[in-house]
Amino acid sequence: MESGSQKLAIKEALNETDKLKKITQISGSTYILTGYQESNTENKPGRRFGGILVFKIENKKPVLFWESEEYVNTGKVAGFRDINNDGIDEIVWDYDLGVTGRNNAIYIYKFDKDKFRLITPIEIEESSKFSTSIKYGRTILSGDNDLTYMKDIDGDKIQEIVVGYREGNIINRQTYKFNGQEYKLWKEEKIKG
Ligand SMILES: [Ca+2]
Ligand SMILES: [Ca+2]
Repeated sequence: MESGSQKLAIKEALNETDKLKKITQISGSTYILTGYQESNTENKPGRRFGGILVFKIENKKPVLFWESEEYVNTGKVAGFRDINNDGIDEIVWDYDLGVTGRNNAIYIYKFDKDKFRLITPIEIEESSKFSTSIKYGRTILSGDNDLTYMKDIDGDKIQEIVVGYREGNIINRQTYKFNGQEYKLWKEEKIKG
């Protein structure tokens, strides 16, 4: 990544030009969220790898604090949001996979002492289309755009995650609930659509 574009991303985050929240305070420290993407057109046309970067302000300067490891791109940009109403923001990454048709996917990361920790379930995928095989984590919280979202369903001020996709005239719907540590499957339904 170019340092120039990184500087620009930090400047944008500080100015809050985006409607997503890009800056937060945790235990008196300031954290700034940005992202990047890398095109890998040589190996796989159109597929992009990217990630989330969090900088911490130390002595008035941004210092790289944490970087995501999962397979994410920048179809949509991550933002800070307090998903469990405890006053500490989580990172919510809600993006558009595009190519698969099941095209909304969600990752959530929770602040954990010296890093952000993934609290939504992933599966490990291996890509053999590269000359050296690459393993990466991909969220299983992926479904049709209009059926996949975050919502507080039971009114306890903690966001549930709904993942839905159509199969013929049936809607498969899974609801995930935060158990204090991570999101786990709570309800699984088949609905005539
Ligand atoms: Ca929180
Ligand atoms: Ca809830």
